[in-house]
Amino acid sequence: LKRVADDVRTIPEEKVPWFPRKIRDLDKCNLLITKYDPDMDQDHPVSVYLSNIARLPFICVLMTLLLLSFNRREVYRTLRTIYPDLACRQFLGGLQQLERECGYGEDGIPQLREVSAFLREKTGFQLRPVAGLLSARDFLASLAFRVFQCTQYIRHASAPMHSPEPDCCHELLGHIPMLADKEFAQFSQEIGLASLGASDEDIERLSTLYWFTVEFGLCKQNGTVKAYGAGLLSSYGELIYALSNEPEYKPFNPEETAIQPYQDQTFQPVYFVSESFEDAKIKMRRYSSSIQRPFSVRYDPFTCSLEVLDQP
Ligand code: HBI
Ligand code: FE
Repeated sequence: LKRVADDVRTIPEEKVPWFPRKIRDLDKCNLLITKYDPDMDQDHPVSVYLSNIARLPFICVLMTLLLLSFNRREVYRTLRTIYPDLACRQFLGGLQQLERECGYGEDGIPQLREVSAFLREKTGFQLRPVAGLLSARDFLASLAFRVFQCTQYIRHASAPMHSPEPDCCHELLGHIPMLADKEFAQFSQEIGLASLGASDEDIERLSTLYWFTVEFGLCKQNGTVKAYGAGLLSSYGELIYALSNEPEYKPFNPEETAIQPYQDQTFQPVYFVSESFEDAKIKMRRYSSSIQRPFSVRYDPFTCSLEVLDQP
C-alpha cells in the first residue's frame, strides 16, 4: 500500500470530489440547502407568522412566546408517553441517561455544549451547531469524524407536531439518544466514511440509505418491531403510523433500500426493517465496500483524522 500525499490531485486520473481529512476541515463543510426559504414559501409557518407580526398587538406577540414554551412541553410529554412501547431499547436507555444527566425533560431545552460533552463520554460523538439543512455530502462527511451537525432553533409554535426542517426537537429527541449507543454510533460513522470522496450518484444512494435507517429505520427486538429512526422518534404522528398495520414493511437490504424513492412532505409509504443493529451494520459494510473509489480511508481516533490509502 502506498500512502497518498495530502493533495487529492495525486490520486491518479480520476476526479475525486474534495473531502475533509481532519476534523478542522469540517469548517468547510458548511453548504446550506435553503429548501424552505421563508421568503420564497408563503405557506411556511414562519413566513405566515412573520408576514403578520407587524400587525399583531403586543399581547399576541407575548402569547406566541408563551405558546412556544408550552409547545416544547407538549412535544416532550406526548412523545414520552409512547416511547416505552414503540422505541427500541437503545433509544430508551439513551433517553433515560439524558434525563438523569443532561436535564432532558418537559421543563427546558438542554445546552448543546452539555449534550455534546455527554455524547463524547458515551461514544466519542460531538455536536457542532449548524444553521439549517446541510448538503448531503457535507452532512455525511462530518459523521465520518463522529461529528453531528446539530440545529439549535425550535420549530414554529403554529406547527408543534411538524417541522419541515430539522429543528432541535428532532435532534435532541430523535438523534441524540441513539448516538449515545456504541453500535449505532459506529454504524453512523461508517456511512460517513463511505461517503468521503464518493461520486454524486453514490452520495445520493448513501443519503437514501441514511434516510431509511438513521431517520426512518425500524428493527426487530424480542420478536416485535421497534423504531430507531430519528424522524420517527421525533414525530408523534409518524411514530404511531409507522408501527401500525397500515404501512408496507420491507426487510432492510442496502441494494434495494438505496434506490427506494422517498420524500419529506408526508409519512413514508414504506419502512425498512432490520433484523438487528448488528445485522444492519454487517449489510451496510458489505454495501459500502462495493462502492468504487480509487483509494480507501481509515479513521485514526487519536488524531481525529483520516489516513488515505491507495487501493492495492
Ligand atoms: N443537515 N443540518 C442537517 N441535519 C440533517 O439531519 C441532515 C442535513 N442534511 C442532509 C441530511 N440530513 C440527510 O437527509 C441526508 O441527505 C444525509
Ligand atoms: Fe435528522
